[in-house]
Amino acid sequence: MNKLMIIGAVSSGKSTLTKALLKKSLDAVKTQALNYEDWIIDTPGEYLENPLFYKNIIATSFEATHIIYLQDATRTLSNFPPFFATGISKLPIGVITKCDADIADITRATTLLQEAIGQAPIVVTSAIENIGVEHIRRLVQCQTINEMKAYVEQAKDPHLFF
Ligand SMILES: Nc1nc2c(ncn2[C@@H]2O[C@H](COP(=O)(O)OP(=O)(O)O)[C@@H](O)[C@H]2O)c(=O)[nH]1
Ligand SMILES: [Mg+2]
Repeated sequence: MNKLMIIGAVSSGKSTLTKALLKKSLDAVKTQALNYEDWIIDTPGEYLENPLFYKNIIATSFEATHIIYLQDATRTLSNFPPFFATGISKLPIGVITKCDADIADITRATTLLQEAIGQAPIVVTSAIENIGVEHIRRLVQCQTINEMKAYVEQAKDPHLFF
């Protein structure tokens, strides 16, 4: 079974997305440690805030087939160093969260994500309005970057691009 690891800043929506993907209604508790839920590994946002923790991200990534790099659409800054994903040899998926929010800026979030992950599928999501969540489930079933690209192209959805 493919496994998905989710990384992103504190409060960017990792745990909420995890619940939406699993169709669960767990309480939104702050993730203090790695949280293994079925086929998903939810990580603490602190992993991204201090470069000393990057080795934890790399070590945990060996357990995953896919990595979500999450960007909060309401945030003006990226928490990823440039080209972060190129150091991790797992299938990348860029995810923009909170597209439903009044102050969401999808264009800005897309630029920030592309600087971090390069060529990869990007899904625009709202866990609250259930936008984009099914695309993530489908992308995690793909085994190669080309398979993900083919899925994106056939979906013809403005919330999903490459
Ligand atoms: N408007 C909106 N808020 C969201 C969405 N996803 C998460 N949030 C809110 O963002 C905050 C942080 O979410 P959480 O999942 O705990 O973030 P985490 O720290 O990355 O795990 C919470 O108040 C959520 O209700 C979304 O899709 N839309
Ligand atoms: Mg969390």
